[in-house]
Amino acid sequence: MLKTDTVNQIAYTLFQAERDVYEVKKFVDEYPELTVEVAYDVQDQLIKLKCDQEKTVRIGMKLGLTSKAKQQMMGVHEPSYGVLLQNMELLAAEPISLKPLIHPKIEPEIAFVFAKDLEGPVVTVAEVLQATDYVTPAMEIIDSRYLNFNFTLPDVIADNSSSSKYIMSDKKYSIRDVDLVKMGCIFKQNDEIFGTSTAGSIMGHPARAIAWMANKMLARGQKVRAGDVVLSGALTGSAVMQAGDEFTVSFDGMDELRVTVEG
Ligand code: 0L1
Ligand code: MG
Repeated sequence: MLKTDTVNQIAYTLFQAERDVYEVKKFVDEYPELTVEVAYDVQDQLIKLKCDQEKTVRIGMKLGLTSKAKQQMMGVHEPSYGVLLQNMELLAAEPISLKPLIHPKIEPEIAFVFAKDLEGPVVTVAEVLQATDYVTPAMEIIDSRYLNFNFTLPDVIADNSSSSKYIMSDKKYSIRDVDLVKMGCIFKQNDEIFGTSTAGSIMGHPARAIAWMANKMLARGQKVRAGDVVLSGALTGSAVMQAGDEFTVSFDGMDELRVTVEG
């Protein structure tokens, strides 16, 4: 079991790496006791530090590594989750600056916004859907603090699942008006298709990914709350971002979301 001091020290190292924009080596080689459970303790500590130092607040959650393809690519066997903070949100109308980021990538997501808490004791897909206020297109900018995005599952969990920034459409779609399994997604970089997918690529149904996360959170005494934004996981691979790039995501039945990167 890792000592509390070590948990705090790993969290502080990750906090500094993000704040001062540099990469660090993954931790599991030095600390084999960094299990998935302990990694979520590090994440909790990192979020406390960020809220305190950056004067921000929790606004929701994000899932990562939800597709089999991404799990295989990263050599992990289950998804991960992380916390979204208010200062991570960007506006689609404003160009994204790469300055405060280490090696950012961008990916298309479906954002869920909740009208009710997900209480459990066991959260089901039906409960997730029943508690959903609306869904909307989103893009997530991920930015691992690890050298070359090289990490194990506990490392990435400790690093708040590579969270960095996110952008949501201001349109609201009822889950009754979209097919959250068959809905197609086209992700473009500079008007060329980067990847295509369907909503069901997220664990068969994005609500299943959220139910998985809600149950993991309940086991830790935490929950998805009314008002939370939840990014349900990437639908395609993530694209490396360069100055001057433009990215768009289009879902069947939803208006396109477009962002530009500052040149
Ligand atoms: O949101 C994501 O899918 C990212 C989770 C962490 C994995 C990565 O950094 O690619
Ligand atoms: Mg993501």
